[in-house]
Amino acid sequence: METSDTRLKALLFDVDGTLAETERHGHLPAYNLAFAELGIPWRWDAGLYGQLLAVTGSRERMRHYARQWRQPLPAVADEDALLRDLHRRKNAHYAAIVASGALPLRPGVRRLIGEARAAGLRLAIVTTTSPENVSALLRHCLAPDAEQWFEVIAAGDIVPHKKPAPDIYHYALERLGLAAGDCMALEDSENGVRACAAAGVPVLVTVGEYCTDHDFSGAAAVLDALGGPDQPPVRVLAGDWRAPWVSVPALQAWFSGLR
Ligand code: XBP
Ligand code: MG
Repeated sequence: METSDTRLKALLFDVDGTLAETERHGHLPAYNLAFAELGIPWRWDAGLYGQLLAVTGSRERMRHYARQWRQPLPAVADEDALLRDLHRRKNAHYAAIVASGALPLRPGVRRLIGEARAAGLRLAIVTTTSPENVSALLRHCLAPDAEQWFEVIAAGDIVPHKKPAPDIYHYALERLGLAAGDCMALEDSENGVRACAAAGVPVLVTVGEYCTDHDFSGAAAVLDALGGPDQPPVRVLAGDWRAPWVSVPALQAWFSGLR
């Protein structure tokens, strides 16, 4: 049903790379601690991990590494059970790293979420990462009750296919009861943009540290950051974004012009 109301109704936030740069200093060391714990002779460095991030989802990523990089896991009766155990251990170490305060929110994230709440915009999390990783990051980096700020937390295995498939965005839109064109997604990576494009959700990119060479075709705009009154003006890498930082009024005006 075509809605006549063209106002922006909801912001859909990706997590890893968008809310915070969680990969290099969060998930990566957590993986290596989990590998060591179970005696798996894998040690991923930052360069290799940047390549492995093309595969979303930890179990998918580890299975990809074992097969495509010819680094077989130990022969066990149930490989899936071993991968689940590694994933659980990795997430426990990740939660400890998050709780230590080692992963600050990206500049402007706290401000934009606060502005969006004050403006009555509806908020959702739409991520490939596990729900427990979302909880840890929101509680420790945003606010103890921050999970309640998001009407929908669409995360991880809740859908059969992870980004770049659109499933997780379809799930979030269905739970919100909104059309794709009523919302704006915030993403950091090519996989995220591809998921949005497939779901028809307009997407604003703040490029993640691992994503500077990604193809963001289909994004409404590509910026280096959200910026803010206390930050340098945002760098516009693609799209017709004019404001010095991403504020709710600037988003709403720009969004209306996209229609
Ligand atoms: C990023 C991912 C996730 C994380 C690790 O998700 O692809 O796999 O790297 O989290 P997004 P898990 O950018 O969509 O937030 O271990 O839970 O997979
Ligand atoms: Mg991301």
